[in-house]
Amino acid sequence: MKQLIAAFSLIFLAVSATALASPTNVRFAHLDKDMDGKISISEATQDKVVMKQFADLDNNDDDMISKSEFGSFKP
Ligand SMILES: [Ca+2]
Ligand SMILES: [Ca+2]
Repeated sequence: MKQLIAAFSLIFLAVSATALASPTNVRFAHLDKDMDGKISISEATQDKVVMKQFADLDNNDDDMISKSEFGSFKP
């Protein structure tokens, strides 16, 4: 039984690590050149797909895409 729990913990850890390195997070980190946790319009111009969705993603209209706003990005 203990081994089973250990196996499940390992799977859980692996899944969490995968979630952190999701394509969306990687894309965000890649675009956020100055690493302020937000994507500005000039940073977004590096990625056509992000640029197209910029207005939709920017929910609070501050001309920046925060990490949580980027969560609704559709690749
Ligand atoms: Ca930035
Ligand atoms: Ca915003």
